[in-house]
Amino acid sequence: MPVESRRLWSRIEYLARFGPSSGGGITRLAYSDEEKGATRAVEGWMRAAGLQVRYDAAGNLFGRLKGRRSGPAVLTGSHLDSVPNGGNFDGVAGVLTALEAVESLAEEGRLPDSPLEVVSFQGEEGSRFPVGLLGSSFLAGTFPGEPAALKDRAGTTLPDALRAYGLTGADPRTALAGPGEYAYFLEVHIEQSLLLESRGIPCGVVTGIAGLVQYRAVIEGRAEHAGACPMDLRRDALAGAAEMVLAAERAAVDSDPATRATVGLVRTFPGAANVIPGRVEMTFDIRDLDESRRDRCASRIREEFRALLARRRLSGAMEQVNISAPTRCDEGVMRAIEEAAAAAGIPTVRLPSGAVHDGANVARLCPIGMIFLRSRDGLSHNPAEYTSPEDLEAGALLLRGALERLGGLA
Ligand code: HGY
Ligand code: MN
Ligand code: MN
Repeated sequence: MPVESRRLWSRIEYLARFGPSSGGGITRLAYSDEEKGATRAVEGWMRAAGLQVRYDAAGNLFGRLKGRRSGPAVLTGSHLDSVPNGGNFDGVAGVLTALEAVESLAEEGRLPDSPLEVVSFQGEEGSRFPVGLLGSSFLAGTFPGEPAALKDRAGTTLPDALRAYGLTGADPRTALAGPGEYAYFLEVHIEQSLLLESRGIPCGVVTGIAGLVQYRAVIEGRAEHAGACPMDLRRDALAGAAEMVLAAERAAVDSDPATRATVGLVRTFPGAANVIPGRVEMTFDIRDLDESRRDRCASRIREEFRALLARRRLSGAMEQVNISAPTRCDEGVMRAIEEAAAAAGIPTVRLPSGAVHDGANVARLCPIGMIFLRSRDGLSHNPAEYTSPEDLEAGALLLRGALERLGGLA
């Protein structure tokens, strides 16, 4: 077979040992020891495959198969970091199918015209630092603000995390790709939703990636005695936050099926059963494939937040911490994937991505494309996340076929 399905699956299983968490899932945060273990394993497989291996100043790992010509490379890959107690396929499927597709070409001694480069991006999930798509933002030059201003919950700055990871401490913005360094970027990723499974189709050709805007909000009330304080005198920050969770949900439901709004994190202070919460920290994540619809939903939520504070005699603020524009995939790349699918006899369907991906950044450098793999029960960011060995093999085959077409091998 043109790709080694057993090798691919054994590597998926091997990487699961890095970051097993108590909830039965995977916790492999950006620049953590768990993520480093997985990245070092992939580095070893890249070296064994004869690829030229390097890390950039942001900790992104690259493995390059030289082409007959130098010049713009075709980049393919994804990420190895996870959300807390996440699954074992989000990101991992993309890194390992990319390695499998390139390694199988190298084993056949077939040199493409253009170099093919496998990448594992750092910090795709904003689970440790408040900004996601970190590694690809440094490659594409889209990182907002100063790296030293970015801190995780323990107060570790991004530069300190880079040094602890074993990097030289060079400014991660020096990871910026040179002009014309890449011709295309392709990412294989699990669909993380139900469309492919509902159609009985193993692979999807992604048409575009939703844009997101994320806020961190603080609501200040007054901590008081849970028994002594009458209901009409309270300034309960958590009751206010609860109203905002439902207001965000309503704003998205009233907008469009493609509009999504989520409050993923709520922290209450002081967090004792007999104290009325005086302070709440919470996040808002608002997305849509259409930028103006996303922004209309976000402004309605900000409006409801202001009205809520006044209504409940609370104070507070909502700060934007992350934004990415909706991104189109390239028609030529989609066609290359579909030709590869037709040649391999693998059915595909075109579909959008509600999740964001590193391609939203890399699209600043070159045309992008994505291949989705079927997710069982549409689950992701959940320990039960699963994609079958057969679907992973199909994804690696499609990717290999698309790389052959785009890299001048077909
Ligand atoms: O948030 C996302 O869509 C991705 O999982 N980072
Ligand atoms: Mn994810
Ligand atoms: Mn992902």
